[in-house]
Amino acid sequence: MRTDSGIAVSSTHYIKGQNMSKTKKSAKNVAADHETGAGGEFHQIAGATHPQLTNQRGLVVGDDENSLKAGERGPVLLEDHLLVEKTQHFDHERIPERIVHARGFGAKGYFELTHSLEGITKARVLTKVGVKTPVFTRFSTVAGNMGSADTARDVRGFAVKMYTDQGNWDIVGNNIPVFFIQDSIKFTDLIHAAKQEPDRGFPQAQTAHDTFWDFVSLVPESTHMLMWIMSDRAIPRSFRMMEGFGVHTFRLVNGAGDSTYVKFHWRPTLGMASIVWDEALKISGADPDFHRRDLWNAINEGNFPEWELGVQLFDEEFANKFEFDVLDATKLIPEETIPLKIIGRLVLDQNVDNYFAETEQVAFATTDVVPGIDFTNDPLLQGRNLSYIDTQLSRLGGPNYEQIPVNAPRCPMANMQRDGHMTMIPQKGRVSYSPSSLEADSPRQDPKNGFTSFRGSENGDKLRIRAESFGDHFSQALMFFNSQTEPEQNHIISAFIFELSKVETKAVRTRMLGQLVNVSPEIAQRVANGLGMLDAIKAVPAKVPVRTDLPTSDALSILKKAVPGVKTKVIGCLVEDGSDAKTILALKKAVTAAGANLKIVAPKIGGAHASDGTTIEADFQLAGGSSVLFDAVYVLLSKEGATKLSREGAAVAWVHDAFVHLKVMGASAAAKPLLDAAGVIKDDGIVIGDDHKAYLNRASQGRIWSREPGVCSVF
Ligand code: HDE
Repeated sequence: MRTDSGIAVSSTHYIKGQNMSKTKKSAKNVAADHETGAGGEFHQIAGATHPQLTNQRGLVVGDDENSLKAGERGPVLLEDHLLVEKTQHFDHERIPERIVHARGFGAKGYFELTHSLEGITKARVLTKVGVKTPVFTRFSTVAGNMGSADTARDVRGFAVKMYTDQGNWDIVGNNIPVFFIQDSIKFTDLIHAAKQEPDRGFPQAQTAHDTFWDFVSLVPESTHMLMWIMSDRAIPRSFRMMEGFGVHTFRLVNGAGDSTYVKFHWRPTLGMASIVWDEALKISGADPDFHRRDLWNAINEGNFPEWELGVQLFDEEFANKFEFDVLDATKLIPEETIPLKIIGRLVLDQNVDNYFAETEQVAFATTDVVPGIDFTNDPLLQGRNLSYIDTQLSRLGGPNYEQIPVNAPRCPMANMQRDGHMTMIPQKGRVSYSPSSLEADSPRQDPKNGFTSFRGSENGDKLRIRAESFGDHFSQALMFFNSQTEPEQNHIISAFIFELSKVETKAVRTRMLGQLVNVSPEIAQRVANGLGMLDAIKAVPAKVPVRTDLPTSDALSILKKAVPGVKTKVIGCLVEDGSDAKTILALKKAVTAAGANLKIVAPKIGGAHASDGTTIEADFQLAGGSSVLFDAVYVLLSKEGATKLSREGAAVAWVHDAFVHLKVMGASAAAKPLLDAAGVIKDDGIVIGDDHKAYLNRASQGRIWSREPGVCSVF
């Protein structure tokens, strides 16, 4: 802003004489109540105080509607620097998307330590109880391109950047605690196999194609992870309802240099929840932004998602006696073996201001650690330590990407690095080298407080080799499967059937069945049955046979860990002209009191005329508000309304989908014609009448799993 004296005080211009605080207030959420400017070329929002539009250099723009021409209908002049700048900026608006995790969504918040790890680590973020460390978190899918759908079957990235007072610490994790491969040299192959096939450029955002299954069926170490991505963990209901894991074993190091192994876990306070596969497919069309919209809305509504940070701590002695190698990222340590110690909480309470500036430009790296946190020899982690910074150099265009506000540390930063593309911080002084003697205030190393690597002693022959201790590929895959509830196991089988049915090459399907035999002949049999390939089962030889004696772990099941309740869930209510006004009001009151959201779906977006002549405002028009978008549904119709809608395909599909997606359904008694047309069969998840308490009680227990065998094939 230029003051009347002409002194620049900020880069934003305000229309002279208008008050800045008023501008801020009135610019927020003003109804689009336009006053048209002279000639209709531009709009002013009534009552708002608009800042002046400027170009990138701060020049106030007089006309943003017309380019500069020679004559009224003449050619556009090259002299039009405003047009040139605007177009050039637009031409360069995109940067390469991430090679993996391209589709992501971020939010800001804080991490608060509730239990100190004093004595175990010297990291202040893990020892100073009560300190709130600012964070940026980005959730993502892995395989899909930036414009793909949120509900693709995939691992979700769960990356947390903590701006600690000792530098940035990133936990670049996933929502699944294990990974496909053990050695980073196979990462390129894994991702090439999973992403769109290079000759045709499709299919994207899915593993259901030949190259993926060709690769994994030849790489048995991926089997444990396959169980997880075929499970409902790969189709979460919300980012807010999924766990996160650091995956690798890391080290915590105390002031004396002693190390303790650690695995990091994020646990959502809302509990975990997933959608069902047919829903996932349909949500991809109904709302490809399902997960990002959910997070954005929750934060805007003040329902701040929260996770506990849990750690599994163990020493060398445990690592030596544990039945799997703690450096092998395809294995987990059951929580029953080493329980989680809860040490803090992550709260996301702020949406981004600008998607590109923050979510797109945020750069995570496994090497972003602080004193007291260190690496192990996990060969996957070691490879990641190279890859993250390397990828940012091409993605963000040069070595100064750490100066972008979302990446910059919030603690003092001073070093001898200078110059390069897009240098934004003018580091002062003559001295940009070390050692030096010219300046008393040039930065110096600090051996006492600075980062020092854990003094591990390493020696051995130089070998390209996979440790024998990494050799068991099937035992934990079976443990995972056996730890699931029956519906969860059924979903894993159905997911294998779905994915392998999309594989065109029969030999690949056959080989995968052979690998599954190594986990369990019964699993292979069930998948083969669903594929209609029972004759094709032929075991692929396993180097290390499966162990069937591992105890099951309840912590691996979503349903065994589910937290009952409808808080922040969304209930869709279908209405039509004639719906009972009092019932709608009572339902709304009950749903809101339970902490859930009621969304009204009507055949017309203008709403419906209730029984008492009032208008029921609609949130969705029927075709755009399909029932897959809701956690539970209510069909609130008069007899006439239900009869009319029973001839309406979208309404029948709305009710039918809710039923086969195992949702709890409430309905007015008069809605029967529509329920009948949609094939709804009464069970304990169908609550007829006005008992909203009973309805919400049932909804808070989640889906009606007992309905499933009646509405889809279970193999
Ligand atoms: Fe990543 N990974 N990764 N990864 N990864 C990237 O970095 C890589 C792995 C994970 O929201 C890339 O900035 C290698 C495991 C997340 O911005 C890239 C290997 C886990 C994100 C990269 C792995 C992850 C990434 C692409 C095997 C779970 C998104 C863009 C050695 C613990 C972060 C980027 C965000 C992103 C490399 C394996 C999690 C190319 C080489 C295992 C959450 O650097």
